[in-house]
Amino acid sequence: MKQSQLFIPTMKENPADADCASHRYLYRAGFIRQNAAGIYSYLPLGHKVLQKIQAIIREEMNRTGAQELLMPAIQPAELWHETGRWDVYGPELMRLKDRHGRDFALGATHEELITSLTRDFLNSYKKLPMTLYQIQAKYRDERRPRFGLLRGREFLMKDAYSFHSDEVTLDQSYETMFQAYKNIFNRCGLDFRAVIADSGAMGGKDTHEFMALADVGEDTIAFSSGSEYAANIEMASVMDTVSPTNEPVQVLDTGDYDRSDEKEIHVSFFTTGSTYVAVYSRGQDEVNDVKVKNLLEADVLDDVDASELTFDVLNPGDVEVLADQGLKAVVNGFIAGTNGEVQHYNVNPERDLGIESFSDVRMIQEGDPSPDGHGTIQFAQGIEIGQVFKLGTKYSEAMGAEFLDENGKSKPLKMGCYGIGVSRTLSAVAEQYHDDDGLKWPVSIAPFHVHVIAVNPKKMEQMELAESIYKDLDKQGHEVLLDDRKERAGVKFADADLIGCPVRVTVGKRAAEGIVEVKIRATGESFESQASEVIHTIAQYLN
Ligand code: 9G3
Repeated sequence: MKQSQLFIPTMKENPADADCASHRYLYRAGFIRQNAAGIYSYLPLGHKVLQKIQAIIREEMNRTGAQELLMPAIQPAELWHETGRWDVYGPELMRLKDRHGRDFALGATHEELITSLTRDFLNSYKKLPMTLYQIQAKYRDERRPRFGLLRGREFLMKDAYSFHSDEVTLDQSYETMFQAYKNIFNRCGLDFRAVIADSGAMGGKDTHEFMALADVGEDTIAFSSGSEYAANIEMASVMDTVSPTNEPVQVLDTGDYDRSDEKEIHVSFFTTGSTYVAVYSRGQDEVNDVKVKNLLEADVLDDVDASELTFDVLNPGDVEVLADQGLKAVVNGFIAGTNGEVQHYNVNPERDLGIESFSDVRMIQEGDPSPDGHGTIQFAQGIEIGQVFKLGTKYSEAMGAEFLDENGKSKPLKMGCYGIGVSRTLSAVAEQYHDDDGLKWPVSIAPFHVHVIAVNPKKMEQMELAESIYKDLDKQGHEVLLDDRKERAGVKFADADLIGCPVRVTVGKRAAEGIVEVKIRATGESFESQASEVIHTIAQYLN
């Protein structure tokens, strides 16, 4: 393709509202343009990369036996009423009325749609399991769209849904998708972790999120330096490494006592809406409220200020008491009141606080041993680019999606759902593959493989040699961008670095001698080569 005829509006300066590297460079290199907050156009270069990511996703999805279909982005409100979600979601769910005044939602996700589409057909165990997927625009009216494509209000998602008669095939589909996701993100060149996550409002139990490591990522993940263990920070289990101490146990509230940090017993209060909860933890540890909520199997868990309730640690009454396993190391501890004065001392949790058992309710910390026993925990920021859920029967029950089992008994379908943020993946790659000069695309999804630059197109020998290299590379099946613009050399080189094709061939002063310069964008390495050999050299590098 000749660059002089392409729509690639590169820019020298950073757009004012670009708030992260990928946003800056995708904009400046002419891959995207914003049409409204969180709403973007993918210009030809951005579209090429998006297409290559989709092709990788389709290959891996089809290999799992999943069937592609395409559902509407506009969804009748009736479906969302069936599951009650019309009223669960607020302004984030974009809604509109048609000319007859009927309510519709712009699809934020498609559980309702796919279940309504399949419930009449998937009525027998003989037809199960079945997995369907689409790649489609999604709409979520984020309060604060930012970071370019990373948090948009219209974005491209691959969403897949699997239907099962039993947990066994649901588990199999989950594993199959898990592996397919690893293949997809590896082929896109991403440095990612599959982290144990909290299923949150989605119901169901197992869920993993795929996180691309990047400082701009909004999620904090805890991962092991010595194994594949990785978890969302609020889900990371803490290894119980407490060994009992042989310190003599003092009598409660008598004698002298030690007010050091490791002797402090901290009390935090929560409410599940129906009961108050007191959580004991060591002073230096942070209570992980997601773990408390999951342990209590509560739907909601809110903080409660200590002053709101009269609570006597020695007589908890009907307040639910939880204690973090770290307290097993505390002997003769002390409990301080809200204004810092010591309320009780020489406290021994099991003897004095009515604690029958200890739980894992604290936030993991960097340096903790990995809960799988291999390596130690490190933190990193991650961009959520994919998630896999075991949904269970939450949607099939709400929507009467039932099948007859082998005994003729009617049962609700079990479901799984699996999402990939396609436009987010593009941005995540840009976050991981750039330098101060611009983007550095992996070969697998680069908009073009080779960028050939005729430094001075007015010079016949340069233009002709550039054209012949372009043609030879094209004949070899490589995708080549030929910069034939009548621009200064500096502008061309700067644009080539911005756009970030893996290989650049510069045809300049030494064209008459048949000598060109090759530059590898990923490493910055550049060398001169005979034009006659450059095709072979490039073919070797690209393959
Ligand atoms: C909504 C709005 C926002 C939402 C949802 C619904 C997130 C919603 C969770 C999912 C779960 C999976 C299928 C593909 C993989 C993810 N944000 N979720 O359901 F109405 Cl406004 O989307 N869905």
